Amino acid sequence: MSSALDSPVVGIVMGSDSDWPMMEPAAEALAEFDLPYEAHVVSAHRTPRRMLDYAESAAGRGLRVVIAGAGGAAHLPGMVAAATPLPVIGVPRPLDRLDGLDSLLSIVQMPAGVPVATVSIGGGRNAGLLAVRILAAADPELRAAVERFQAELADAVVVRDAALQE
Ligand code: RP5
Repeated sequence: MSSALDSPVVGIVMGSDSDWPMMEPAAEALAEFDLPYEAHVVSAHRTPRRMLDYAESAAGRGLRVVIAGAGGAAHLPGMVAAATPLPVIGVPRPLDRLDGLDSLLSIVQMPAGVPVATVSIGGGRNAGLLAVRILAAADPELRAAVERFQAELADAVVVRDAALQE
């Protein structure tokens, strides 16, 4: 689970490999903007030392944003945020029970001082796109690519509206 490109700038982590179907759209969004990423299973509960090693080494390894997805008692995004200075985007996974509300609340209700930018339940694609925007803030070429993407979104709405009129 990693892009073919060298030197990842975005780290995608998830509590279980079962989270990958939710997280793969994040990877696809990054790939659309030619951003190299890595993807790993790093569980806050099953592999706490591995999680801390990952978070503490992330910035030093060249990562600039971390996307963390988990479900249920979804402590991974918050714990990663506690152990890295990088921006962390949390993705709540809907499990069989509670429809992801448990995951959402576990991720979004962070104490002051330890922010996690939480996207919608199951919002892997938006997590990837948010990482792109964070990186684009200091990269005019990438920002131009985001603006082209936004224009394409708008064009698609106009095309669909035109089709409704036929
Ligand atoms: C969480 O428990 C994982 O992030 C996953 O969303 C959920 C279920 O994990 P598995 O039992 O499928 O490995 O920690």
